Amino acid sequence: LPPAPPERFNFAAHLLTRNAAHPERPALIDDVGELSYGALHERVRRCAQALRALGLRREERVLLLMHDSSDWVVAFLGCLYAGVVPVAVNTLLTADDYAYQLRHARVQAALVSAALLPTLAQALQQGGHEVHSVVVSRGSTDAAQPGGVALHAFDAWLDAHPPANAAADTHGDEPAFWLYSSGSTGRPKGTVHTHANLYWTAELYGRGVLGLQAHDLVFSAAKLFFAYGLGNALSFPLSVGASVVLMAERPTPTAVFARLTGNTPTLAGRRPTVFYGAPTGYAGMLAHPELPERHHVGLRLCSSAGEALPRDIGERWAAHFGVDIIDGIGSTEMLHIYCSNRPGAVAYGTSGTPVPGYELEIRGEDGLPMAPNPDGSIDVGDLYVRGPSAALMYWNDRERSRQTFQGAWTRTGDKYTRDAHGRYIYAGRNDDMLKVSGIYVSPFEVEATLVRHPAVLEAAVIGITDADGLTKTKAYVVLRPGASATAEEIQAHCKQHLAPFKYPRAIAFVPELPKTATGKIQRFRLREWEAQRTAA
Ligand code: 3UK
Repeated sequence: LPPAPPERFNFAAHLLTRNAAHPERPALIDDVGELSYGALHERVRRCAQALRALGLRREERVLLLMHDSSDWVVAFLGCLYAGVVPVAVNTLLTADDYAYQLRHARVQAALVSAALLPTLAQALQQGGHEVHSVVVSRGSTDAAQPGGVALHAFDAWLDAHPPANAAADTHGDEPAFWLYSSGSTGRPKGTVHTHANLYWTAELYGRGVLGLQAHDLVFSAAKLFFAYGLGNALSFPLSVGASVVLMAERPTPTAVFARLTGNTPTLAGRRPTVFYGAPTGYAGMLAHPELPERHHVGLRLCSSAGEALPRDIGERWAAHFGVDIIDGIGSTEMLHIYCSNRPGAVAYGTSGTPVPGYELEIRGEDGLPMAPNPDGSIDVGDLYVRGPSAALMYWNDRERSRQTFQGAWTRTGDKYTRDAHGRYIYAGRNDDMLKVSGIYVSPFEVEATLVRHPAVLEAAVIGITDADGLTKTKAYVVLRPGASATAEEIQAHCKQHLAPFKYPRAIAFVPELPKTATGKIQRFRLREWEAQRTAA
């Protein structure tokens, strides 16, 4: 195993030191240009100084709401370097979601993409927050004028400050950044991670399992605000001196193909060697008419996470490109992947074996580890993980923190079996959460939005399995007597009032929902209907 980081440890300073010997090498290639390791070093330290000049102090929090670009990386590492805590959030949420996060995290400033400024301005208008400054990346600051805050343009703001000459002397276990994780009920949970957690995931998984090296050019369809993307495209590659492709737009097949083939102005023929995505993305690419030929890409390795990778997708991808997809399970709480397949030894349809440095237990209903069967396999139970990258807590939520972070062990919320070869096989979640395109969706949140439509009397949402073996949401809707609405209208309503990725992919109108004598919706009956429908 790699050595433990020193007690005083600043992950941003650690990355800058590690890469100090090759300032000319490209670190980040985004949609508009390229940033060398030397330029990254300077911009991160300017950003730290500029944050201090805004009055930000150690441990204070800053909202990081940006599309993927080199500015995202500079902002994140600049915060860490200054000991300021970035709260990196999903760019696809609503103004209401951001208004909650601003208050819950008590952020003092926000770093935002110009394109997202109007949404942030709406959130700021709701009040109750402590934001005094907003720094705008890539575009005009006059798109919207949030009242009562000082506005700065990112580039000019950096240029106006000299590089900080020393990093904050942080402890390795000190809060470094937050990510939000959704639960089936209640508000999203502010998951607090440390400087050392970034080090451990990069060493144990990025280097240990993926074997990333300085000559790699990596590209992640999963964005930086996801824990998966943050490791994929920031902490892992920068830990080994590799180069990263960053893309602001949505990872459509066409946009991903352009990067994989090096066919963009800033890539100019350079092709990624490592690609990371979620299973739904791989399925979408395989089904796309413009899927590039094997000799048009330069891949040596692909990674998948977010939801279980169906065997067929892995096999079809490997047959087409001659490159395996390494499926592994990770979580926001553990920061990255703790159980994974290995390059050269992939068993499709499984999550592989524990990543060295992590320990797994499958526990029974009595809470104890289940005894293996004579052949070494373990029947289905609750998966627990122990390892050095677990979050400290959910902010201001003792109850849910206690349920999840149980001493050295973290409760994953997943059901798993283990086969006779010691490989772990996903068997569903033990809460109601669904993973759609690798992203959490709460069926209850979708239902609450459906019943706000004037024509909807009641609604129930379940996960259904599509032809690729992937989970999609389906809503069973009962309309009010005399009311009418089309499926498209109801989906549009959801996209308008919810983060758009949460909209139900299918709608079925039914005269009533199956209920218990006490009026509780019987979701298992809906799943039975669905099974019968697919069989027929
Ligand atoms: C599910 C998987 C089967 C599982 C994540 C890699 O997905 C990530 O984090 P989230 O907090 O969700 C965690 C939950 O998603 N899941 C993820 N990967 C797999 N199920 N096979 C998989 N390969 O329910 C897990 O508990 O959004 C993934 C790295 C960092 C991450 N945060």
